[in-house]
Amino acid sequence: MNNTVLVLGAGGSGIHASDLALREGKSVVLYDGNTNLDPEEIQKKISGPVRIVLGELPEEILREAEFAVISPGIPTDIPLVAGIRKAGLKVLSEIEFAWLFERGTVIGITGTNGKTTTVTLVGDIMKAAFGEARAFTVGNIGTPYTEKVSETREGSVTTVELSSFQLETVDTFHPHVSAILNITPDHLNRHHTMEAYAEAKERVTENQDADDTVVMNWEDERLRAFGEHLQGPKVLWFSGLHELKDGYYLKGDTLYAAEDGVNTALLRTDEVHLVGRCNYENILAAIAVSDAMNVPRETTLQVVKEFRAVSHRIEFTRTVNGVRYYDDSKGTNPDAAIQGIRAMNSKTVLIGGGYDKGSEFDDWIKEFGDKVKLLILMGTTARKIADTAEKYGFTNVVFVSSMEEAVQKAYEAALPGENVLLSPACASWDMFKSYEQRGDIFKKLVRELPGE
Ligand code: UMA
Repeated sequence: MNNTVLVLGAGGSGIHASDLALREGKSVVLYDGNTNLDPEEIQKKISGPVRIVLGELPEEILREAEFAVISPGIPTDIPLVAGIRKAGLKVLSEIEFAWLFERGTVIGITGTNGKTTTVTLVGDIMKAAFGEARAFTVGNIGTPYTEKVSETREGSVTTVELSSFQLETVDTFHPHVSAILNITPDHLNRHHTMEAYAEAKERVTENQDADDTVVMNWEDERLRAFGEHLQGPKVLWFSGLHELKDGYYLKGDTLYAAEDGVNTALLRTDEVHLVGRCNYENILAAIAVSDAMNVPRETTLQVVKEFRAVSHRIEFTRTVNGVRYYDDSKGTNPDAAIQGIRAMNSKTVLIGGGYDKGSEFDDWIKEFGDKVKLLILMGTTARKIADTAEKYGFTNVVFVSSMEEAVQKAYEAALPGENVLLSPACASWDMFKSYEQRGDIFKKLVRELPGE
């Protein structure tokens, strides 16, 4: 039996998948398509020797390897992956590979928007309920699952944030509780169709059975239909818009849980630090997940009341000369960016544009109304966004080629009482390493602006 694991991608997922494979007594070939990487630098990050291959993957490696572990950033429909599969090797996502070594209970959370807030909140609740040392928060949120899985044990709880990229190549991954927060168009350049994207997300429930639970958004028509036909797990619904007979919902300024027609008031919205309907939905989902994990309600609600917004998600940065600046760099698709605009309560200079994921910007622009007074655009999508804006009669647009220029233009245009919002509706990968880096650069520039 071959004892070599072929790891694809030398980012965080690939580094930790290699480490895990080594710990399990395997040999590792770590491949990356980028020939500019420095093999020595990669090797330094791994606890034992691995064979590093950059650029082309020699055929003989396919004969040596037992299976391949793929990083989420590598598309599964490229010739490289087809070749690996043709050679008879299974291609496992980094999540699936980690799962093979899981010893505790797993919560899997996916959705287009709200994942990071919900996962962070659920992770905090699990820490309060099960203890810091027995609760892990991993996945798309930033810490690869393979980095932590060896620390799991009976009685531990791992909350995994799952992107569609990661779910595409799961096989036996089996969360005890899962959540699908919403499904709106995103990453269509990678998944090609909305159908394929939604199916990837729905795979989080694939191995769940009658002992398990899935938490889903009642307002999402596609999920409602999916839930009605789902065999296996118990479904818990939440809604930010309608009172539910059975489920978790927002009505007026109160969050409720209803079970068999009995309604229990959980919290008032002024008792939490998060704002906006999308955030109340995230809280409802987190409470439903915690109930499914049998966490005492008192513990759950205490953590919810203390929880603060995550970085780069409509994060207030600074007031300069009466203008409020917000970093919503995590608004990486039109739907998420719509929430950013909705959260502004006066005229706003909006900074947008970035990497082209094949999104359409119509709905985002329709949300501008009288609120957005100037749109500052950068990145690959700038032209497409400007053309779409023009279609809707919005022509107050300027093009910039850097974040420095964007912040400067916004500084010049915004008047006291107005807002500047970085909420690009696009990924960052054409100009930045990540949305975090994009947001950090924005915040640094804002902090350096002259004025009080
Ligand atoms: N690479 C190739 N061939 C390719 C494409 C990439 O060899 O065709 C190589 C690159 O040269 C690079 C490596 O693959 O060296 C990078 O792999 P990766 O992009 O999977 O990066 P990781 O560092 O492993 O980060 C991934 C997630 N990245 C993506 O899904 C793009 C991180 O999500 C996640 O936090 C991390 O695993 C840990 O689980 C980031 C993200 O942007 C935050 N996610 C998207 C989103 O939230 O919208 C899905």
